[in-house]
Amino acid sequence: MTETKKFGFKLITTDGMARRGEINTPHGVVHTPAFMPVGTQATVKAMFTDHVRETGADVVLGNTYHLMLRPTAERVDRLGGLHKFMNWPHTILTDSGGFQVMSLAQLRKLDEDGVRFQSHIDGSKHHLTPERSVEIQGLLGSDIQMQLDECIKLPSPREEVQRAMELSLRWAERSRTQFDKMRGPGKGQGLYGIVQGGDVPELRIRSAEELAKLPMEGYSVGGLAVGEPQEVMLKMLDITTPVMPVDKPRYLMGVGTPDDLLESVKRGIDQFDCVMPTRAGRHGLAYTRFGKVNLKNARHQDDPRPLDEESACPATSTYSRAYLHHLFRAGEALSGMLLTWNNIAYYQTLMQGMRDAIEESRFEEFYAKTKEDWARGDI
Ligand code: PRF
Repeated sequence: MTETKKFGFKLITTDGMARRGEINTPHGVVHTPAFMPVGTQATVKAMFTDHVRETGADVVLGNTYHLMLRPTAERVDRLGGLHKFMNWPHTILTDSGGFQVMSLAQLRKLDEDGVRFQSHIDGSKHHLTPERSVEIQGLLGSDIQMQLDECIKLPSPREEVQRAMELSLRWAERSRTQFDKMRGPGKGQGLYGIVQGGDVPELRIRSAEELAKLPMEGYSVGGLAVGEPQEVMLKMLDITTPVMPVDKPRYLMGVGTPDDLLESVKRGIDQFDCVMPTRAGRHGLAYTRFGKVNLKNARHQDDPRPLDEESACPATSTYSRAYLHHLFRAGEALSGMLLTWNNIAYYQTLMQGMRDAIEESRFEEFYAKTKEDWARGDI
C-alpha cells in the first residue's frame, strides 16, 4: 500500500490582515509569510543550494517553460525528479509556463485549448495546454503546482482583461481535473488557482470568488507587477485578499521589492517569488537593512566596512565593500555570487522579521521601524 500524504496549511495567528502560517508539503514545512528564491533553470542563479537553505529559505521556485525545453520534464523524471536533480531536498513550487511563454517564446499563438509557441532556445515548436502543464509539473515532482493562466500586461482594455480572466478560470477547472487524475492530492502535492482581472476591481473579485469554488490547495494573485504603479497593485490586493479563502495560502506572483513584500504581507499575502534579489545581485546591487547599495559606485573603493557586520550571512558580514567593488570592476564571477547571497539573505531576514512580528502582535511596529531604517539610507 502506498502512503497517502496530505498537503496542508495551518493559519497560526494573525495581526491585522497579516498572517503567520505553515504550509506542509511532501518535502517539508514552509513558514509563512515566505519568500521563495527563483530557481528558473533548476538553479538559484549563482548560489549553492546549501547556502540558499542556510539563509532560511524553505522553498524555491522552478519554471515549467524553461525545464520543458531544456533538459525536458521527461529527462528530469528519469533522473529522479527535480529535487534530486538540483540537490534541493526541500519544497519546490513550479510556475505553469504561460507567463514565461508570453515574455520569452517566439511566434506565440494562444487559443481556448492552450498556447502554441517556438522555443527561444532552438526554435522548436511546442504546445502547452492546462493539462500538459500539470503533467510536466508532475514529472518534475513539484510540491506546489500552478494552473496555466493568461497574464496580460497593464494597461490593457477592459474587454481584454475580462477575456483573459475568464479564460484563466476555465483553464483552472481543466488543470484541477488533470491534477486529480494524476493523483497529485494523494501524493501530498498542491495545485493553486490564479486570480487574474488586471486593474479592474469587479473582475478581480469575480475571479477570486469563482476560483474559490474550485477545491484548490492554495490561491495565487497573478497579473500584478506588470507595469502598473505600486499604488494600483496595493489597491488590487486591498480588494482581493478579503474575498480569498482564509484557510488556504495566498501567493502573490513575481513580487517584489522589499517594500512590496512589507506592504503585501500587511494586506494578507503569504508567499512571494521574484528575480529581483538574484538579478540585482548579479548587477552589483545589494539590498541591506538600510536600503540599496550600488557596489559599482567608486565611493566604495576604499571602504573597509562589510555591508552589514551584524548579519549572519558571511557574504554580508565578512567581505569589505572595497573588495566587493573590486570584484565587480574586475568582472569576477564571485562578485555576483556574493551579492546574490547577500540579497537572498536580506530578503529571508526581512521575512523572518515579519513572521516574528506577527507572532508577537507587533507587525505595525515592525513595519514602521523597517521603513524608518530604509529611509535612513546606507551611510
Ligand atoms: N501568472 C503566472 N506566473 C506569473 C505571473 C502571472 O500572472 C506573474 C505576474 N506578476 C509573475 N509570474 N502563471
